[in-house]
Amino acid sequence: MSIKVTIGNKEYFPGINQIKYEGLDSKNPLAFKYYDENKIVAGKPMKDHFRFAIAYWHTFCNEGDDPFGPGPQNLPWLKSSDDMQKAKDKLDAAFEFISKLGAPFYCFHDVDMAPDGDTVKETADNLKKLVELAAKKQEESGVKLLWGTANVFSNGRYTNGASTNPDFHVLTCAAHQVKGAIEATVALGGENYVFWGGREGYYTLLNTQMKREQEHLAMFLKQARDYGRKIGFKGTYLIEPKPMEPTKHQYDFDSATVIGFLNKYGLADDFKINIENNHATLAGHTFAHEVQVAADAGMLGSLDINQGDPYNGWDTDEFLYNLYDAVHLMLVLLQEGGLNKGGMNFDAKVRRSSLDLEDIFIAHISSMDTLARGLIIADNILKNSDYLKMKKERYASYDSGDGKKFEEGKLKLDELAALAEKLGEPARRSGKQELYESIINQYIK
Ligand code: XLS
Ligand code: NI
Ligand code: NI
Repeated sequence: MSIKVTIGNKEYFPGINQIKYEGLDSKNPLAFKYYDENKIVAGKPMKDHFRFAIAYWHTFCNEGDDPFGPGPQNLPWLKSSDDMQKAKDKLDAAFEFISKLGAPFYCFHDVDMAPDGDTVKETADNLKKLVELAAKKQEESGVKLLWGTANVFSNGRYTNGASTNPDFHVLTCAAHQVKGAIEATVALGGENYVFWGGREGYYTLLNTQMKREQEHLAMFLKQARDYGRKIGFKGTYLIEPKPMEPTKHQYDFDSATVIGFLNKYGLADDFKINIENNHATLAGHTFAHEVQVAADAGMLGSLDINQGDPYNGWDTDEFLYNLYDAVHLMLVLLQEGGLNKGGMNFDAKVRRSSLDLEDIFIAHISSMDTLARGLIIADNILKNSDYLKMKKERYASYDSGDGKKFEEGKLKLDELAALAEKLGEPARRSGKQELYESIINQYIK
């Protein structure tokens, strides 16, 4: 393991040591059955396909609260009545968990790591203190920062948006937070910086100048980009699309919408997309679709790994255990050359009734195994089945002759029309969807 177990003043997960790969015959819930980090699959170690990251907010800040009551999970690192001490205990617990799991990365919002002060300045100073401590933890454990971000959606001041707020004063507060979070990301060597437009959208057009709000969003992103570059941030900026939650009309609806926005406002060189499975399904898309759209635009940045509940319409952020989703995702990733500097961040929470501390380990292990299994299956499909050949042959009429000329722009519309007369009625060709589906199932074993 390249990650070293790091325990703070108190051990929060006693009895759990570093999680090991034990293979398929193991019945140990605290062991990997498929994720064997150094095993070479499709030309590189498994861990490099995934670059797994732990989400600070769900795993260390959230005790399972829902609209009907406070969280019952009783996390032992959230006990201190002193906010700064609580943040330090949380940091200890976070690095103990991440290093015992052997995950190479983590992700955080400013407010996950440090408590609010009485003023924006005090809040920023709190974050600076915690970032110094986090830097030491990173060094001790070898765990790195996949991305940092600012939470400019929870505080009540952002009710009508952050950078799209109709009140300029609110926008300046968002700027203060984003500046601090970019500085923190740079100080911690973060490889990416994320913008999820939590409340960037609107509820009713009756009170909204939509064009103006979107121009403000673009201008804000430009200023954030330039500030980051000025202070030495060399990584990728990521926009995370999500439709219809929390606002009725979210501006960053899905990958295609974000790509259009980035191109329109000249941000395409610095920004890519962070795609989350549950956000894709809320937008009426599959995860694989969203990833393919981003990859086709050269804007595949990173992934938030989770899954939704197929029977309701909000963001349940469950741990991904759906093997189909994993296989379909890995098929796209393998064909598109992988995630590069992105990774797979577990933006997921255990269910409210999962009350044992070991459940957090089990949840992550289960998802890591699901994805590892998806990788092995997808690699097998691509190497050994007729899948790729079938897909290629479907488009073979464009590989040579007039089809190729068309692709090269060498046939005008009237020339194409003349060909129709010459060639006559085309033969009907089956899309073979059921055959494709049965091949995928045949290899899921
Ligand atoms: C919420 C988002 C959020 C982002 C980071 O739905 O997924 O957690 O990933 O702000
Ligand atoms: Ni997310
Ligand atoms: Ni989500």
